[in-house]
Amino acid sequence: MSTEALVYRELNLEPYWMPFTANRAFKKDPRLFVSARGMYYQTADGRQVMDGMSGMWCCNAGHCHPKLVQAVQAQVMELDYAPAFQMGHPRIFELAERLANLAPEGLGRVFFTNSGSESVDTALKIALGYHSARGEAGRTRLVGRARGYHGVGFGGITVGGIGNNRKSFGPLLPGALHLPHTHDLEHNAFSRGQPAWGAHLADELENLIAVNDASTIAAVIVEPFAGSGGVLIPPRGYLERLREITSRHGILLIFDEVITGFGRFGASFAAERFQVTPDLITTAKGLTSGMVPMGAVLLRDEIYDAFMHGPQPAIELFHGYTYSGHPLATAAAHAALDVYAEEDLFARAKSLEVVWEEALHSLAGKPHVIDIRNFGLVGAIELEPRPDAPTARAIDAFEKAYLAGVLVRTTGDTIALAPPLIIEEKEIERIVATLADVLSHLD
Ligand code: PXG
Repeated sequence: MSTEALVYRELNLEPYWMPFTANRAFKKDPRLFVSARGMYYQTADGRQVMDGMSGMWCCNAGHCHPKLVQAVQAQVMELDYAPAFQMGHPRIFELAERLANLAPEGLGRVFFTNSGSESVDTALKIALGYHSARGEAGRTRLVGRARGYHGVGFGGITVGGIGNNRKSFGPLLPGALHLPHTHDLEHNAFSRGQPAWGAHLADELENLIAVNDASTIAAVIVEPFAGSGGVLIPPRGYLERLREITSRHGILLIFDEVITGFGRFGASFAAERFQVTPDLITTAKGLTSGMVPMGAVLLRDEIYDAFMHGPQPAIELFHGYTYSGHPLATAAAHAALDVYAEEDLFARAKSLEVVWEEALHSLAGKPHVIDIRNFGLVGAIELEPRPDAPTARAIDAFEKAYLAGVLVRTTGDTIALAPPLIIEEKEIERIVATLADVLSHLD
């Protein structure tokens, strides 16, 4: 039993069914955080762990930033909750305007949710409703991608492409199609930034259209880079080609920017970094720097306009959440956007990118390493799986890194990294030195 398990031996771990967790293994040897500041978590047994993952890809401004803390504290004393339907509060309108100003040109409307999963299901419903409102109700198919992750709602797992997330949950939404993923170690291993090979994989969309006809397809949704599916960076020209094909066929293009929004790629959105403008963008996570749950869908004005018909007293979109635009989340989001601007964190992420890339690629040649990938402040180290025990080696690396004081994540046999954008160069060195040591001691 670890010290942490001993410290918390009085804690009843059983009633809580933990999400996406090996519950039985965890409860035998728990890992518990009790506080956090800046780049560091404090564990239940008093150790410091450097956050190499921005929590779970969300705490872009670091932890417990005083400006965010104060903003939420002030808000909770002022207005705790305002009904979201047929009512509003001023700060949420201001937030929508700020997001529209950050978004690529033309995406001037914002729908609020509470998570990435809700943002995805909202975007898919808006896409279907848009075509229906324009008299193209036959456009019902949704196109995702193998290894894609779009949260856990039924819409999200339908377009998602990770087998384990789908296989036990029935037939899902009808008619969905999937593009191939872009991961190919034969061509792309140890690419720095965007791989040179693979743009042609977007052409598979033409094949799906040829077989199913564009008049049946509502939208294509992709993450600018596949996060949970293995940290797969888009090949050069790939997103551009998806944009060109979808535009030509009247199909909406949705970028799921739940991870890539708010500085992760050194810009407000990956759309800006790649200079490819989708029709809708889904966000969450970094929107509030992870402090209060909030998500949002940004969309083209024409999509909103297509719904604004019929008698004025009629509701135009039969969709929304009790907590859409919650005042505490709104306050956290305003404060996060202030901090991102005041500390110039998106530009900071961009300027650290080359240091980050160099540091990560110095791990090439370490035992078991079969690929290293990076873009923005995202990194991945793919390990050769143990024979007959896929994922075990990466999980072992995760546990060893945690004990050595660095928090990473794993997906399959890939170690994922996405530190807060406030990270210092010496902290990058420490992450890499820790991983070098962990890899050298891995079976
Ligand atoms: N879309 C994308 C692209 C995501 O990455 C979601 C939707 C769902 O967001 P919510 O807020 O409903 O969880 C996500 C979430 C990981 C990891 O380490 C990734 C996510 C969440 C937790 C862990 O791979 N992505």
